[in-house]
Amino acid sequence: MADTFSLQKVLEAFRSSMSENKEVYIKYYIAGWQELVSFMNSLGNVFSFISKDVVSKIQILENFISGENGSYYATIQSMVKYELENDLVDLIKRDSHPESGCRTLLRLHRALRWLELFLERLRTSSEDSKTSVMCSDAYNESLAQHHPWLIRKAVGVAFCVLPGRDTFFDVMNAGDHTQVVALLGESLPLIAEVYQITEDLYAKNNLLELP
Ligand code: 1PZ
Repeated sequence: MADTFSLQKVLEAFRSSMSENKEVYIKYYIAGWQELVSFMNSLGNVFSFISKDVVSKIQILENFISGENGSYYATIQSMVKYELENDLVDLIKRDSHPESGCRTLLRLHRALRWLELFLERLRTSSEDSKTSVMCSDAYNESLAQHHPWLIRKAVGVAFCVLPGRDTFFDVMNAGDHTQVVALLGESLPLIAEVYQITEDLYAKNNLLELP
Protein backbone atom coordinates (compact mmCIF):
# COMPACT_ATOMS: atom_id res chain seq x y z
CA MET A 1 0.00 0.00 0.00
CA ALA A 2 3.00 2.29 -0.35
CA ASP A 3 1.82 3.79 -3.64
CA THR A 4 -0.43 6.81 -4.03
CA PHE A 5 -3.09 7.52 -1.52
CA SER A 6 -6.74 7.06 -2.27
CA LEU A 7 -9.73 7.53 -0.04
CA GLN A 8 -11.01 4.24 -1.38
CA LYS A 9 -8.11 2.38 0.22
CA VAL A 10 -8.79 3.93 3.60
CA LEU A 11 -12.39 2.89 3.30
CA GLU A 12 -11.45 -0.66 2.32
CA ALA A 13 -9.02 -1.01 5.20
CA PHE A 14 -11.57 0.11 7.78
CA ARG A 15 -14.24 -2.04 6.15
CA SER A 16 -11.97 -5.09 6.35
CA SER A 17 -11.16 -4.29 9.95
CA MET A 18 -14.62 -5.28 11.14
CA SER A 19 -15.22 -8.96 11.72
CA GLU A 20 -18.62 -10.61 11.41
CA ASN A 21 -19.17 -10.52 15.15
CA LYS A 22 -18.10 -6.87 15.30
CA GLU A 23 -14.59 -7.27 16.54
CA VAL A 24 -11.93 -5.02 15.05
CA TYR A 25 -8.87 -6.53 13.38
CA ILE A 26 -5.83 -4.50 14.39
CA LYS A 27 -3.98 -5.43 11.21
CA TYR A 28 -6.51 -3.67 8.97
CA TYR A 29 -7.11 -0.87 11.43
CA ILE A 30 -3.44 0.09 11.21
CA ALA A 31 -3.48 -0.43 7.45
CA GLY A 32 -6.13 2.30 7.35
CA TRP A 33 -3.82 4.52 9.38
CA GLN A 34 -0.92 3.72 7.12
CA GLU A 35 -2.98 5.04 4.21
CA LEU A 36 -3.79 8.21 6.12
CA VAL A 37 -0.09 8.69 6.76
CA SER A 38 0.64 8.66 3.04
CA PHE A 39 -2.13 11.19 2.60
CA MET A 40 -0.56 13.45 5.19
CA ASN A 41 2.85 13.05 3.63
CA SER A 42 1.50 14.20 0.31
CA LEU A 43 0.36 17.44 1.96
CA GLY A 44 3.89 18.50 2.82
CA ASN A 45 6.61 18.52 5.46
CA VAL A 46 4.74 20.62 8.00
CA PHE A 47 2.74 17.53 8.81
CA SER A 48 5.70 15.26 9.33
CA PHE A 49 5.70 15.70 13.12
CA ILE A 50 2.16 14.39 13.08
CA SER A 51 2.78 11.53 10.69
CA LYS A 52 5.93 10.50 12.57
CA ASP A 53 3.90 10.02 15.71
CA VAL A 54 1.30 7.95 13.85
CA VAL A 55 4.03 5.87 12.19
CA SER A 56 5.67 5.10 15.52
CA LYS A 57 2.35 4.01 16.98
CA ILE A 58 1.63 1.81 13.97
CA GLN A 59 5.09 0.30 14.47
CA ILE A 60 4.49 -0.48 18.14
CA LEU A 61 1.30 -2.33 17.25
CA GLU A 62 2.94 -4.13 14.33
CA ASN A 63 5.68 -5.34 16.65
CA PHE A 64 3.08 -6.83 18.96
CA ILE A 65 1.30 -8.50 16.06
CA SER A 66 4.47 -10.08 14.73
CA GLY A 67 5.84 -10.87 18.19
CA GLU A 68 5.61 -14.14 20.08
CA ASN A 69 2.23 -13.27 21.55
CA GLY A 70 0.97 -12.00 18.23
CA SER A 71 -2.13 -14.16 18.21
CA TYR A 72 -3.50 -12.14 21.13
CA TYR A 73 -3.19 -9.02 19.03
CA ALA A 74 -5.51 -10.16 16.25
CA THR A 75 -8.38 -7.92 17.35
CA ILE A 76 -8.72 -4.94 19.65
CA GLN A 77 -10.98 -7.11 21.81
CA SER A 78 -8.41 -9.90 22.17
CA MET A 79 -5.64 -7.39 22.84
CA VAL A 80 -7.57 -5.66 25.63
CA LYS A 81 -8.41 -8.98 27.25
CA TYR A 82 -4.87 -10.31 26.98
CA GLU A 83 -3.09 -7.20 28.20
CA LEU A 84 -5.47 -6.66 31.12
CA GLU A 85 -5.42 -10.27 32.25
CA ASN A 86 -1.64 -10.28 32.20
CA ASP A 87 -1.11 -6.88 33.84
CA LEU A 88 0.54 -5.46 30.76
CA VAL A 89 -1.14 -2.05 30.96
CA ASP A 90 -0.05 0.94 33.04
CA LEU A 91 -3.38 2.20 34.37
CA ILE A 92 -2.41 5.18 36.52
CA LYS A 93 0.91 6.46 35.25
CA ARG A 94 3.44 5.36 32.69
CA ASP A 95 5.67 2.88 34.43
CA SER A 96 6.74 -0.64 33.52
CA HIS A 97 4.51 -0.85 30.42
CA PRO A 98 4.79 2.62 28.91
CA GLU A 99 3.92 1.44 25.43
CA SER A 100 1.16 -1.08 25.89
CA GLY A 101 -0.98 -1.97 22.92
CA CYS A 102 -4.00 -0.57 24.77
CA ARG A 103 -2.57 2.91 25.38
CA THR A 104 -1.01 3.06 21.93
CA LEU A 105 -4.21 2.15 20.17
CA LEU A 106 -6.13 4.62 22.34
CA ARG A 107 -4.11 7.46 20.75
CA LEU A 108 -5.12 6.34 17.29
CA HIS A 109 -8.66 5.80 18.46
CA ARG A 110 -8.93 9.39 19.67
CA ALA A 111 -7.49 10.58 16.38
CA LEU A 112 -10.09 8.53 14.53
CA ARG A 113 -12.76 10.64 16.16
CA TRP A 114 -11.04 13.74 14.84
CA LEU A 115 -10.99 12.16 11.39
CA GLU A 116 -14.67 11.33 11.57
CA LEU A 117 -15.60 14.87 12.59
CA PHE A 118 -13.35 16.44 10.01
CA LEU A 119 -14.51 14.26 7.11
CA GLU A 120 -18.13 14.90 8.02
CA ARG A 121 -17.47 18.63 7.86
CA LEU A 122 -15.69 18.22 4.56
CA ARG A 123 -18.54 16.16 3.16
CA THR A 124 -21.15 18.76 4.01
CA SER A 125 -18.98 21.80 3.27
CA SER A 126 -19.67 24.39 0.63
CA GLU A 127 -17.21 25.67 -1.95
CA ASP A 128 -16.08 28.59 0.15
CA SER A 129 -15.54 26.58 3.34
CA LYS A 130 -12.03 26.65 4.74
CA THR A 131 -10.24 23.40 5.45
CA SER A 132 -8.26 25.05 8.25
CA VAL A 133 -11.49 25.95 10.05
CA MET A 134 -13.00 22.49 9.51
CA CYS A 135 -9.81 20.87 10.77
CA SER A 136 -9.45 23.00 13.84
CA ASP A 137 -13.14 22.84 14.78
CA ALA A 138 -12.95 19.05 14.58
CA TYR A 139 -9.71 19.11 16.54
CA ASN A 140 -11.06 21.32 19.31
CA GLU A 141 -14.04 19.03 19.65
CA SER A 142 -11.93 15.91 20.01
CA LEU A 143 -8.16 15.45 20.19
CA ALA A 144 -7.33 18.85 21.62
CA GLN A 145 -8.74 17.82 25.00
CA HIS A 146 -5.99 15.22 25.22
CA HIS A 147 -3.10 17.40 24.06
CA PRO A 148 -0.96 19.76 26.12
CA TRP A 149 -0.62 23.41 25.19
CA LEU A 150 2.58 23.04 23.18
CA ILE A 151 1.14 20.41 20.88
CA ARG A 152 -2.08 22.37 20.45
CA LYS A 153 0.05 25.34 19.33
CA ALA A 154 2.06 23.28 16.85
CA VAL A 155 -1.10 21.74 15.48
CA GLY A 156 -2.55 25.22 15.07
CA VAL A 157 0.43 26.20 12.93
CA ALA A 158 0.01 23.10 10.78
CA PHE A 159 -3.66 23.91 10.22
CA CYS A 160 -2.76 27.35 8.89
CA VAL A 161 -0.83 25.90 5.97
CA LEU A 162 -3.40 23.30 4.99
CA PRO A 163 -4.25 23.33 1.31
CA GLY A 164 -7.69 24.53 0.30
CA ARG A 165 -10.79 22.45 -0.16
CA ASP A 166 -10.25 21.86 -3.89
CA THR A 167 -6.76 20.48 -3.39
CA PHE A 168 -8.04 18.30 -0.57
CA PHE A 169 -10.66 16.77 -2.79
CA ASP A 170 -8.08 16.19 -5.53
CA VAL A 171 -5.52 14.58 -3.23
CA MET A 172 -8.17 12.15 -2.03
CA ASN A 173 -7.91 10.66 -5.46
CA ALA A 174 -11.48 9.47 -5.70
CA GLY A 175 -12.82 11.21 -8.79
CA ASP A 176 -14.58 14.54 -9.06
CA HIS A 177 -15.99 16.39 -6.08
CA THR A 178 -19.40 14.77 -6.31
CA GLN A 179 -17.81 11.34 -6.27
CA VAL A 180 -15.62 12.22 -3.31
CA VAL A 181 -18.66 13.46 -1.41
CA ALA A 182 -20.49 10.22 -2.23
CA LEU A 183 -17.54 8.10 -1.12
CA LEU A 184 -17.30 10.11 2.09
CA GLY A 185 -20.97 9.43 2.71
CA GLU A 186 -20.26 5.75 2.32
CA SER A 187 -17.09 5.75 4.45
CA LEU A 188 -18.22 7.77 7.39
CA PRO A 189 -20.76 5.35 8.88
CA LEU A 190 -18.09 2.67 8.73
CA ILE A 191 -15.47 4.77 10.44
CA ALA A 192 -18.07 5.84 12.99
CA GLU A 193 -18.95 2.22 13.70
CA VAL A 194 -15.33 1.15 14.19
CA TYR A 195 -14.90 4.14 16.47
CA GLN A 196 -17.99 3.35 18.52
CA ILE A 197 -17.14 -0.32 18.99
CA THR A 198 -13.69 0.62 20.27
CA GLU A 199 -15.08 3.41 22.43
CA ASP A 200 -17.59 1.06 24.08
CA LEU A 201 -14.95 -1.58 24.67
CA TYR A 202 -12.54 0.91 26.23
CA ALA A 203 -15.30 2.49 28.32
CA LYS A 204 -16.44 -0.89 29.60
CA ASN A 205 -12.90 -1.68 30.72
CA ASN A 206 -12.17 1.77 32.11
CA LEU A 207 -9.39 2.39 29.65
CA LEU A 208 -10.35 5.75 28.19
CA GLU A 209 -7.83 7.74 30.22
CA LEU A 210 -4.79 5.50 29.93
CA PRO A 211 -1.59 7.47 30.53
C1 1PZ B 1 -4.48 16.59 7.15
C2 1PZ B 1 -4.45 17.44 8.33
C3 1PZ B 1 -3.82 16.83 9.47
C4 1PZ B 1 -4.37 17.36 10.73
C5 1PZ B 1 -4.15 16.49 11.87
C6 1PZ B 1 -4.95 16.85 13.08
C7 1PZ B 1 -4.60 16.11 14.30
C8 1PZ B 1 -3.39 16.65 14.94
C9 1PZ B 1 -2.69 15.68 15.82
C10 1PZ B 1 -1.41 16.20 16.32
C11 1PZ B 1 -0.46 15.19 16.82
C12 1PZ B 1 0.79 15.84 17.26
C13 1PZ B 1 1.98 14.99 17.45
C14 1PZ B 1 2.04 14.04 18.59
C15 1PZ B 1 1.22 13.93 19.57
C16 1PZ B 1 1.31 12.90 20.64
O1 1PZ B 1 1.82 13.46 21.80
C17 1PZ B 1 -0.07 12.34 20.87
C18 1PZ B 1 -0.19 11.52 22.12
O2 1PZ B 1 0.66 10.43 22.08
P1 1PZ B 1 1.63 10.15 23.33
O3 1PZ B 1 2.53 11.35 23.46
O4 1PZ B 1 0.73 9.99 24.51
O5 1PZ B 1 2.37 8.89 22.96
N1 1PZ B 1 -0.44 11.58 19.72
C19 1PZ B 1 -1.68 11.58 19.21
O6 1PZ B 1 -2.57 12.19 19.77
C20 1PZ B 1 -1.95 10.84 17.94
C21 1PZ B 1 -2.20 11.86 16.87
C22 1PZ B 1 -2.59 11.30 15.59
C23 1PZ B 1 -2.93 12.34 14.57
C24 1PZ B 1 -3.57 11.76 13.39
C25 1PZ B 1 -3.87 12.69 12.31
C26 1PZ B 1 -4.62 12.05 11.23
C27 1PZ B 1 -4.48 12.70 9.95
C28 1PZ B 1 -5.32 12.14 8.90
C29 1PZ B 1 -5.18 12.86 7.63
C30 1PZ B 1 -6.43 13.05 6.90
